[in-house]
Amino acid sequence: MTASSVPPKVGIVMGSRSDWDTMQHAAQKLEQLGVPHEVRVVSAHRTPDVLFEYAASAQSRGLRAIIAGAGGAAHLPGMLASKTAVPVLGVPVQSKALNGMDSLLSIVQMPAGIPVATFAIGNAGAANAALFAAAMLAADDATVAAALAEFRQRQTDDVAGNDDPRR
Ligand code: RP5
Repeated sequence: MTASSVPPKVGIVMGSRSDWDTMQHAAQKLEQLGVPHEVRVVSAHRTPDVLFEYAASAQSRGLRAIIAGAGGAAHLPGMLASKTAVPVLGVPVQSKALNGMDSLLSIVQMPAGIPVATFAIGNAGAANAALFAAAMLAADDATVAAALAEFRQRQTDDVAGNDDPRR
């Protein structure tokens, strides 16, 4: 069975289709690690009712983590977190006007009581959010744990095997 043909355990959501360039890095990592996931555009500003419905049903649909990427006045991760007990991992998308500083501060500065785990701006944040979600699942999923361990070992081997930058 492929990761995409079983019920999703991780939801990847983003405020706009324009965020996909960034958020595809989360999807690629989950795909590589065999973590079943879904991808949706859900906007805090343009489709607030969809956001509420997505968050309200996330736990009963079996989602164990939601990776939420947004740019600018990035309310999506915080609003999702306010409506679900499923952990929300926020990815600040690099905005054009302020290079993602606006996204980062919007997501990271949650008032005490409703946490959002916030990652780096842009592609690295999207990839790391996926690795973090996989690590959460790995606690009780031996297959994901093995895939994650293999990924990390390959990364270590790649660096160790190419340690002269002139080559
Ligand atoms: C946010 O506004 C989205 O997350 C996106 O990063 C940003 C710009 O959206 P578009 O104008 O490209 O649709 O809601």
